[in-house]
Parts: sequence; C-alpha cells; structure tokens
Amino acid sequence: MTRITLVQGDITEQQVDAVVNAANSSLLGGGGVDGAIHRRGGPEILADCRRLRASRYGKGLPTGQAVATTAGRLPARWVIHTVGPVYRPEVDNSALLASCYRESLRVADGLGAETVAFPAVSAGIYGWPVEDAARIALTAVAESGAAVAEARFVLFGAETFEIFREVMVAQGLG
Ligand code: AR6
Repeated sequence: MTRITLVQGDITEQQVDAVVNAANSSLLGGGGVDGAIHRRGGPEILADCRRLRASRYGKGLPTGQAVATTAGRLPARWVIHTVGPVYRPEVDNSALLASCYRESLRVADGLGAETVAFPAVSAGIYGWPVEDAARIALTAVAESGAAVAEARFVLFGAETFEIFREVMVAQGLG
C-alpha cells in the first residue's frame, strides 16, 4: 500500500528517490515545475531527455505516459517525466490525468523507488481546476496498487495545499 502524504513546498528540494515532472511532450523543458527541475537539476537531465527523443520518443512523449531520466543535481535519484492533458472544459480528459499518476508509479516501481514526489500535474499552465485535479490525482494514487512506499504531493502554494488537504479528508484518505 502506498502511503499518501502532502507537503507545501518546492519539489526540487525534496529528498526522495524520484521526483515527477509535469513536462510537455517535447521533453525539452518549459516553465512551471518543468523549468524549476531543469534549472535546479542542471543540464544532465536535458541531455537524457534528448537521448530519449533520439531513441524511443522521436514524436514526443504521449500525454498520460511517463519516462525516467537522471535527476542530475537534484537531491533525488531520478526524474520521472509525465505529460498531463491541457484542461478543456468541453472534453473529459480525466482518464489521461489519472494515467499520468498510474504510469509514473509504474515507472517508479520498475526503478525500485520507494519515495516519489508529485506536483499537481496539469494544475498550472495547463489550466486544470485544482480541486478536480486533486480528486483525480489522489484517487489514481490510492487505487494504483503500486509498491512505492510513499507518494508525496508537493504543493507550491498555501491555497493548493489546502485544497489537496480538504479533498484528501473528503475521500477518507487523510
Ligand atoms: N514545486 C512544486 N510545485 C510547483 C513548482 C515547484 N517548484 N513550480 C510550480 N509548481 P505547471 P502543468 C506547481 O504549470 O500545468 C510547463 O511549461 C504549480 O503551481 O508546472 O502540468 C511544461 O513544460 C501548479 O500547481 O504544470 C508544460 O508545457 C503545478 O505545479 C506545462 O508547463 C503544475 O503547474 C505543463 O503544465
């Protein structure tokens, strides 16, 4: 059973086995968490991403999938890059968002990671309403059946942290 924990903070400072990145399918970096991870982790992460593009992901990493690289200078062993769906009110992409968490945990299990830090995937630049994103994220992790011992949600602001905490309590996980 994976224990779910919540902290308010910066994901690049977490001492965990794996840090999940809310990437885009190019795997070549961007803003938000992605920018912070590449800045703090250094160029080794991008070099690994480029190798993945040259080998397995010439067309980019599809939405809902996940892949691991080195964590460079971050205090973690791996970065697991996943691509969340862009929020569109007229289309229900929640299965793709849930898939990001399931696939990241599957990759983490494959690596033997025991502790994994997650950001609120898609809840920033990709526009997902935080409460809905939290519900999908927490359900997906709680139902994943992963061997990972701890899934730590690292929420950047006080407001996002509070929303995750309320959803966690409402779902009987807190
Ligand atoms: N630590 C933890 N959470 C953070 C940090 C941090 N250092 N920085 C931001 N957040 P976002 P997305 C929060 O935009 O919505 C990039 O350009 C942020 O407040 O990083 O999936 C990619 O390349 C929000 O709650 O990811 C893609 O193009 C959450 O992390 C696109 O953005 C996710 O926000 C992905 O957009």
